[in-house]
This record gives sequence, structure tokens and C-alpha cells, in this order.
Amino acid sequence: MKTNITEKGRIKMEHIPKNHPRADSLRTRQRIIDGLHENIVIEAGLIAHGRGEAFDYLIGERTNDNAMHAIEVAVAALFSAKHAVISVNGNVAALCAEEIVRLSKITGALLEINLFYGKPGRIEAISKTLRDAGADNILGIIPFESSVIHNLSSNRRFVDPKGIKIADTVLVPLEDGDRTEALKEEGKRVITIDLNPLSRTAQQADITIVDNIIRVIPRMCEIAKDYKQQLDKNKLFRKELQEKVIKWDNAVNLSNAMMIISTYLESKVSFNKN
Ligand code: PTJ
Repeated sequence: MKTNITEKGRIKMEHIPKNHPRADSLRTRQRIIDGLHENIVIEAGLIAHGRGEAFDYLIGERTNDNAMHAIEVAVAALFSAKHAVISVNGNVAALCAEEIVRLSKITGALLEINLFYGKPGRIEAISKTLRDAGADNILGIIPFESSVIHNLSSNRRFVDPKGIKIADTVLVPLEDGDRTEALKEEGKRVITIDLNPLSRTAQQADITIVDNIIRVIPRMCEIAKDYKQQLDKNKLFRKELQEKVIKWDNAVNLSNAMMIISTYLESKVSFNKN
């Protein structure tokens, strides 16, 4: 058999057949695997990605109107914040470094690396990826033992005193569920992106975007660009954005997300219900 594995035991992106029915999904998966070899992603990140893929099937692998509404409110929240921060972990850096840097530049939200698994060299590898993607200011690079989020025992508690520590709004995509409650206890507004509407983070965040980060961040950038243009023309537009956030009901959003999964599954069931 002809091998498509390199000497280092890795498959190359170009070895994914272009006409494979799931080529996009395989390429995305490959970015996570490459991220693992580059010390950006941790082994648990592969498991997290698989979990995400499974939930993506359940929403039909597309951005629905409910998620779109959450995306708009999330961008409105970033613009309404006094000090917004986007938290970057290994999976986020591997999947959408360029887009997350673009979102940070349009909205003015700062980028902070915050990892659950503190393996040596990861922060450096992730910051290189972000710099290569155009980031010029990255927080969370030096470990701040003295700046912590209280009531949190994982590695995520160490935060940058210029970033998450003083933020009023934090975007925490693909989160493992131990931090949102603690961030909220410190009075912060939490936005998350999580394909699993039942996850602890999804349930506890103020704004949960139930969709794939691969689709979400480019859409957030488009909307942010539009809001920014409107804000430049009319300062009163900020009030409209604030209203959007105040009116938001995350419990309704999560119920809608679960209904969408349920309806999608029902549409696939072909047995006679009578
Ligand atoms: O890089 P680190 O050390 O900070 O660790 C990052 C991971 C992702 C390994 C860590 O946060 C973790 O273990 O996360 P969990 O507990 O697996 O949770 C990740 C959540 O993200 C799950 O609810 C997944 O369904 C969801 N998810 C995975 N991939 C995607 C996703 N949601 C949106 N888009 C995705 N592509």
C-alpha cells in the first residue's frame, strides 16, 4: 500500500482527497492534529473536537437563525463593553487564529491566552501562531501567579492583570466548564461558543452561541465590521447595541437550540409514527 504518512508519522493536508464527501471536515480535523504536533493543541483537545463534531451533526452542520441571533448579540456585547477580552485556548488557536485576531482588531477586544493544560512551550507556540496571524498585543504570556480568578482551582485561574482580571466582558470559546461560574461571580459578562447546548459552560454563560467556531468567528467579524461602520456614523447606535444585550434571554436561546436539534432529528426519522 502506498503510504500517505510522512516520515514524522503525519498525514499532509494535500493527502485529503478534494472530492471526499467530508473533505472540509477532514481538513478541519487535520488542523487540530497539526496543532497537536506543533504543541498548540493538547491531547484532550482532540477529544473536545470529536465531541464538537458530533453535536455539529445534530444541528445539520449549518448556522441556524437562532445561532445567528446569538452571534449578533455577542458582537453587540463586545462593543458595549468597557474592557472586553477574548480568551484563546489551544483549539481556538489551531482552528481560527486569523479570524480571532481580525475580530479582536475590529472590536478592540484584547486577546489573552488562557490554558487548562499548562504544558511547557504551549503558550509560546500559541502566541507565535497568533503573531503570525497578525496579532501585535497578546496577553497571558507571562504567568501571573498573583493575579487569579477566585473560586477556581484549575490552571485557568491565572489571568493577566491587564486582561481577564479587569475585564467586564469575556468571550470564552470551547470552554471546559469550570470557569464561567467563577468569572460571573467576579461580575463579568460571559459569552461562549459551544456546540453542546447542555454543557456546563453553555448553560451558565450570559450569551451562548450554539454553533461551530469555524463558522461563528468569520460571521462575528462581518457583523462587527457592519456595527463599527454604523457606530462611526452615529454614536447613538451604541444605545441600540446595549438594548440588544439587555433584551437577550439565554434560557430561551438554549431552549431554541435544543428544539432545533430535536426537530432536525425528527426530520431524519423515517418510521411511521401512527
Ligand atoms: O487548550 P486548553 O489547555 O485550554 O484546553 C482546551 C480544551 C478544549 C481541551 C478544554 O477546554 C476542554 O477539555 O474542553 P471540553 O471540556 O472538551 O469542552 C469543549 C466544548 O467545546 C465541548 O462542549 C465541545 O462540544 C465544544 N466544541 C468542540 N469543538 C467545537 C466546540 N464548540 C464549537 N465549535 C467547535 N469547533
